Order: sequence, then C-alpha cells, then structure tokens
Amino acid sequence: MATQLRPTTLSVDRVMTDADAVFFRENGFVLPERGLDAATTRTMVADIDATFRDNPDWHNLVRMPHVPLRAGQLEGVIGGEKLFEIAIHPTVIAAAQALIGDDLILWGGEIFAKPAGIGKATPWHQDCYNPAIKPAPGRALARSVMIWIAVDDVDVDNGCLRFVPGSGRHGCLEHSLGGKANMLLDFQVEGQDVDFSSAVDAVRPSGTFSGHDLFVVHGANANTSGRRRAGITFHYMNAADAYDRSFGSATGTGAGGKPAPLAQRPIWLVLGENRNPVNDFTIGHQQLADLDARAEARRRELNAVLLN
Ligand SMILES: O=C(O)CCC(=O)C(=O)O
Repeated sequence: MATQLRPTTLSVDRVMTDADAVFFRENGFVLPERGLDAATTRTMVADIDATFRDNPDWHNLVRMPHVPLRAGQLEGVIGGEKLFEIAIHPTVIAAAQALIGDDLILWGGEIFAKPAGIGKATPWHQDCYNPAIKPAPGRALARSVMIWIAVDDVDVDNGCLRFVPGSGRHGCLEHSLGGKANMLLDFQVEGQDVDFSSAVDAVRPSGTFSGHDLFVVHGANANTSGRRRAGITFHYMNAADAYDRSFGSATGTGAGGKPAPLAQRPIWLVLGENRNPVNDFTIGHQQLADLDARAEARRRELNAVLLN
C-alpha cells in the first residue's frame, strides 16, 4: 500500500510583538527582544565567515550577498546560495510581515562588516536612495523594512547602528553628496532639524536584529575596537508598492565604488501575492532558477502558516 505523505507544516517563531509594530510605525525602527534561534545563528555565522574567506573584498560593505556570483549577475558573492536561506528564513519573513504587511518582496541586501580597529563609520542617512521603490497609488510613502541581523555581538564599542527616532516622518530628506575620509557611504543627511542627540544605540547580540524603514535617519560610529563588527541586512517591501525600473540606469554606490545596478536587480516574492503589475520577477534572474524555486517553495509554505 502506498504511504500517504502528509505535507510538513513549517514552524515559525514570531518574534515581533504588536508593541514592536506600533513602535516601528511611530519611530521608523524597532529592536525586538528575540531574534534567530541558536542553531540558525550558528549556521549563519559559519556561512558568513565562509563568505569572508571566499570573497576577498568583504571589508565594510558587500551589496546583494544573497545572490550567488554567477554568469550574467552584476552583483553578488561566491556562496550567496547559503545567505539566500537567511533572507527567506521564516523568523525573518514573519518579522517583516508584522511590520509592513502580508505581501512581501525581497528587493535587496547588504553585509556591513567592519574589521577590528579600522572599520569605517556610516554617515547619517536614510535608505530612500533607491528610485525604483514607489508607493502604491494613493499612498504617500512606500512601505519597506530593512531587517539588520547582528552576525557578531554588536554594541557601542564596536560601532553599533544608531537610529534617530521619528526622523523619517516627513519622508525623504535632502542628502549632500561626496564622501568624507573613512566614511562608508558618499551621501549624508546634515542638519535639517534632525535631533542627532536623541539617537538610540542598537545594541544587538549575535542573531538578534533590528528593523528600520526607508526614511528613519541612521548611521554608525567607526569600529575602533579590537573586535569585528558584522551585520547582514535584507530589504523587503510591500508587494502593493512598485519596484519600478523605468528610470533605467545604474545609480547608488555599488561594489568597489561603482554604481549599483538597481534597475537590473533580481527581486523575489517571498510572502503572499504580488499586488502591483509593475513588479517584474524575471529581470536579473539569469542563472538563478534554483533560488527562484527555493523562494517559491518557501512562499507557499509561509502562506499556509502566516496567512491563515
Ligand atoms: O551597518 C551599518 O553600519 C550601516 C547599515 C545601514 O545603513 C543599513 O542597514 O541601512
């Protein structure tokens, strides 16, 4: 007699509380108490150590670490397949859902790994640098969250992220261009009524994370400590908003100071359904069929658990 295979139900740890979601809406960032479980954290740290071993240019900033560097890919890392698993991890997706809704697209990611003693500072900035992200018709601001996961224990000494509460309430502020010595990015918010003295230190033990939106002003001091300071971040947006590639050209700071090819980036639907016909899930997916299948399998599993 044939054995009946019952579909396995994914177990999802919902670490983001209702109070966290309210705090996020009011302040533009949130620091949930719990994060990834211990086993996942160990795997993540090992996979990121392997990424640093296999990709010599990891210091300070790596764009799109969840994309394996394959033929036709403009950004990514050797070993990106493993980091893709963190981007679609149930705990991470459930956290993003609690903050920006049921229909989610993964649109980007970075590793910010600052070596001991010489890690660069991150200037005060907002994340609304990507012209592709547009709000759904009738909405003033796009809904997006960056889930920043501590790889190492990150605290004041090794240059944790710092958020200015409520500083994104009025959307995108003007940024001045031009890098300063020892700064990670070449754009920054200066003045403009931002109360930098109210900045909150995001002290995060390894495996825990913060979430921040496109508009909250944030930055980090240099890592002058004797410890590495690494975090990996994945960016999600609500799938009723648009990843509109029509601006057509590369922009932003990419690997090695080159422009980031934002219009060609692969994006994935990771929860719910796509609600905006502008979103294209084929551009930039050269040689990524295995990741597409992984994302789709995970989306179906998560839909069954998180949307019922
Ligand atoms: O980790 C850092 O220093 C910068 C992180 C950041 O700017 C971001 O995640 O948007």
